[in-house]
Amino acid sequence: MAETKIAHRICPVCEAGCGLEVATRGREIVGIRGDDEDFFSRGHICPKGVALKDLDGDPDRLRRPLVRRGGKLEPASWQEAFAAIEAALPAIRSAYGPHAVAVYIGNPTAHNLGLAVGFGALAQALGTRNLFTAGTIDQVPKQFACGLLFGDTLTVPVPDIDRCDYLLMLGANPMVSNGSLWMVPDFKGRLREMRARGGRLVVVDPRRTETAAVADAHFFIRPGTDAHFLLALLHVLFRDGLAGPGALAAHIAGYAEIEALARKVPLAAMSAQCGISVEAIEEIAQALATTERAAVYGRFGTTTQKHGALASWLIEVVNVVAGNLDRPGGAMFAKPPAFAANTRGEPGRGPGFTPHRYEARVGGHREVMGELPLAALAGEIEVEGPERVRALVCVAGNPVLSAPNAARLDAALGKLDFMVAIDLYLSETARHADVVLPGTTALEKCHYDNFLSAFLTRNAARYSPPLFEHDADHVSEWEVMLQLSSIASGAGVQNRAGLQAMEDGIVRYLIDAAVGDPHGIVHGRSAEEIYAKLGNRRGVERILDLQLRTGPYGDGFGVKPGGLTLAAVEAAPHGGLDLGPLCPRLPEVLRTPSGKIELAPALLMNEAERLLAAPPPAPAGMLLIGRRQARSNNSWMHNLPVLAKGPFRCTLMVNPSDAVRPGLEDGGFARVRGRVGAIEAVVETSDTLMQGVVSLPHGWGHDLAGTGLALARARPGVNSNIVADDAELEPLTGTAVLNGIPVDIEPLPAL
Ligand SMILES: Nc1nc2c(c(=O)[nH]1)N[C@H]1C(S)=C(S)[C@@H](COP(=O)(O)OP(=O)(O)OC[C@H]3O[C@@H](n4cnc5c(=O)[nH]c(N)nc54)[C@H](O)[C@@H]3O)O[C@H]1N2
Ligand SMILES: Nc1nc2c(c(=O)[nH]1)N[C@H]1C(S)=C(S)[C@@H](COP(=O)(O)OP(=O)(O)OC[C@H]3O[C@@H](n4cnc5c(=O)[nH]c(N)nc54)[C@H](O)[C@@H]3O)O[C@H]1N2
Ligand code: SF4
Ligand SMILES: [Mo]
Repeated sequence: MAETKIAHRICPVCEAGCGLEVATRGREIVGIRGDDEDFFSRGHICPKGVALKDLDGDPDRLRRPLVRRGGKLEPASWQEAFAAIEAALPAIRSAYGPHAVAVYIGNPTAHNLGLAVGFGALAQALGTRNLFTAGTIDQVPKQFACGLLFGDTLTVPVPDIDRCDYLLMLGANPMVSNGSLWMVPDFKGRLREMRARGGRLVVVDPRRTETAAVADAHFFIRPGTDAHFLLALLHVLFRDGLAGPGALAAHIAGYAEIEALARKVPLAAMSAQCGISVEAIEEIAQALATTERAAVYGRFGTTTQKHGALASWLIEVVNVVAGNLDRPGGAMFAKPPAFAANTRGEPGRGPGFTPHRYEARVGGHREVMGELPLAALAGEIEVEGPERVRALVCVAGNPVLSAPNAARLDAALGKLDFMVAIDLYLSETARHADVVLPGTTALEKCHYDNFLSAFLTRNAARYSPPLFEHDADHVSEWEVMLQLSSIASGAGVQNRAGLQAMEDGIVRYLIDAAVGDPHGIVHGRSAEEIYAKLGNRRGVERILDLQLRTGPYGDGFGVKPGGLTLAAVEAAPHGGLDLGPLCPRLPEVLRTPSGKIELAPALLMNEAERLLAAPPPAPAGMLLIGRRQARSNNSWMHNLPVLAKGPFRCTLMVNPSDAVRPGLEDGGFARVRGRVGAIEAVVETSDTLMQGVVSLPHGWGHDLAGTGLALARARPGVNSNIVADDAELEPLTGTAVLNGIPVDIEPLPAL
């Protein structure tokens, strides 16, 4: 019998990036627990981390490609799968042009180095305008606001929770989600420490969440009105002489415009609209301005709503005006060791962020960060025209469950001429594909949080090599992306040597960029020398090594002895190197053309003026919001035994006082009807919800024909996105309004 071994590695499932201790015996996983010695996560783990064992062993997980033959998806070799793609994709591109092929990039890509880096190559090879990601069903409004403010869409401040004494949290539930656009493992422990030193957490949320339950105060807010609340806060900051950006003042453009806007905000009207009293707003403003170390943080509930960009912007404006940006204990910027635009090029200045550079063919949707709103995809497939989308490459995404007006998108995908999915499962979305390429599991690939390191709550370089080799004939996700790029660009299917040459080309391109950066650590050096010094490492890890070594802590290939290299990170025990607490980064972090924080961008100022001029909304019916759950991960971990057990969770939560009115009862059934669709759900009464608000978790609805998820199918739940409206979008980014959806609730007779 093989001996039991212990490995330490980073959990790739969510943004917390917990250190795991994995016990293995040969190829078998014996158990997974939190790694107490990990400086970053300090032993924290959640049920999803434990479930990686079930994921590894899941009999439903795809191990071989599937190819559609005679209408049926059948197991095939990798060669056959790539040949099937080669037979279809280039022909569609040459007949109808590059925009006829769309790409969708799902959430797990952000936690997957091979897919994330490979995606750049694929997007370039395809040259399509029809690029969609999970961003427009999630965080794009926050990136949009930060892009305009700071000049780069990954320059997003996070609360410095380890030193903060007053944290105002809007629309986030890190006790369950473990944080988002904020790498904050062990939120619970960090909060405990904050409160032990006298710090306070105040939560603003239409539901008294698991986070609200451990906070010092919780205020219900009417869904979609965070911008009203934040404008009111700003008003009080100026009215009461609490405004004062302090040392930041030298780095701000547009402060006078913000003051003028804030002073004319009608406080009582804003308070009435958001449902938070004037006294509470005054108290919060006072605390934010007078607590030495304070911050405001907003997340999913503030981005996927009607005024998501406005709310995201105003959160940072409040941080600036109250003097809390870029100081210890406030809202701070991480300094990522690799891949970050705000550590490259001229410090403190850059080209800035320009949204709305082009439009979709259908519906007037506008580009943001090189992508179009996911809500536009169905129309691009449905509406006839020479550039109609006829093919889709879906990378680690499940939009049939995760996108608004899900039934429409599901039907539209059925009209494609050709579709490729890269997934671990035959999912609700992958079932539409003609070719499904299986990814490797979490433990068969390396891990490095490349984008997410922009949101570190403590600077760190953390890396895990693969724990298990994948099967010899399995193609890694990095190679899959290269192969698809080659096919898309018309160069055909490559053998290993061909893929290696493509990888070399990317590495050489990146080296040229590094030696060409006049502000970079290897400026002016010979590209050949750098290439040689990268040594024999191959795969996406070679690119990571290059990025680390030319990054802000890098060894610069000999310039800074003892500087960062991938080998050094790899050698560190417990998965990585602690690079210390967050440090002030203004003004060098900025990449705006002016070299200032652009506090009052015209797009957002106009939006604020529109909000102030709009009449108060007519009293709405019920508003639907979402609800994350500890044993779910968006739409895809419901097939794992350790997570699937326990009480049925896909319930419609209703406040008891609302339940009385329409005749609803606990355990009964109700129909939830929105403008675009209706679903039937089990009712759970709960006084944790604000009156007039109902809540349903997302990512359920596993009863569609043709999937390969036996366990999930046994308790399918319902897909809340069938009622999410794909025409009701945040105006500046096209982000779906997934919180605050107007619905009618109607009781149904028991089944
Ligand atoms: N109503 C409502 N809708 C929502 C949300 C909500 O709160 N409410 N949340 C939104 C948010 S925040 C997000 S991020 C999106 C997510 O939306 P998506 O990204 O579209 O969907 P996921 O559920 O993350 O599905 C990911 C897919 O990738 C596969 N996968 C997992 N790991 C890997 C891997 O390592 N390799 C490969 N190749 N495939 C993998 C899974 O099997 C699954 O099919 O949903 C959004 N939709
Ligand atoms: N267990 C688990 N963890 C996850 C995920 C998961 O599916 N399951 N998904 C991961 C992903 S992809 C993401 S993006 C993150 C998201 O992580 P978070 O940003 O923490 O998001 P949620 O947990 O959805 O919390 C959003 C909160 O906003 C509230 N809300 C709804 N509408 C409004 C509003 O109008 N105003 C305000 N102020 N609040 C509102 C909701 O009640 C909810 O409590 O979680 C990640 N972590
Ligand atoms: S919170 Fe859970 S899913 Fe997220 S990284 Fe930690 S163990 Fe993994
Ligand atoms: Mo997300």
